[in-house]
Amino acid sequence: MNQTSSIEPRPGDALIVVDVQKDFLPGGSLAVPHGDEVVPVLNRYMEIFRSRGLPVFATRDWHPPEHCSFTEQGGPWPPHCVAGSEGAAFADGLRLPAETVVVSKATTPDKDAYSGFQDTGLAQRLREAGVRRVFVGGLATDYCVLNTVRDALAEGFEVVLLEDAIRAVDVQPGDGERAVKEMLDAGAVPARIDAIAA
Ligand code: VGL
Ligand code: ZN
Repeated sequence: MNQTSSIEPRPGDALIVVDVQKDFLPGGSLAVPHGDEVVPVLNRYMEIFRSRGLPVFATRDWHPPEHCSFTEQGGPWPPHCVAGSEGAAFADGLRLPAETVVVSKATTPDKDAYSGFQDTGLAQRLREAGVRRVFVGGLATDYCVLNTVRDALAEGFEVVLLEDAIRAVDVQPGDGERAVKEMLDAGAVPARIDAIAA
């Protein structure tokens, strides 16, 4: 079996779209460079999963107004993704299927969470849906994608990393590349749209 057929989405697979929210796109309060470029690619992945009846999960950063990760509270980031705000909304143009399961994370003032698995029950929900392998894309490569992939692997899921549907913050140059290397070294399998939608 060649690699293409082995990564073809099939029953037992789910797509996880990580934090594709307005504040992480150009013009947003914590803009990820070229973050908007993941939107059309993720739309294609979502269409493939939807057309095959496979589940789509969408995580979102969903902070209270005085979240500990914000600079005013001594954290590392400008205020972003305040629950219910315009900036916390999913990106315009992101065509989430109607059945998308939305997973909110980092919702309490005193705790940050970069992983979609942290305090969300996501692993349980995936197992209940019969999922064994997750395809992961979104923002940002070096924070929420990295930590979501780490936890998915730790929870025993196989992971396909959607290399053409991720972008990095790159606080330090190379952070994104190092994150990709870590995810692949940890067992994630890379894929691009051409390999899946032949
Ligand atoms: C994220 C920084 C702060 C992310 C969330 O979604 O990658 N990055 N909060
Ligand atoms: Zn955040």
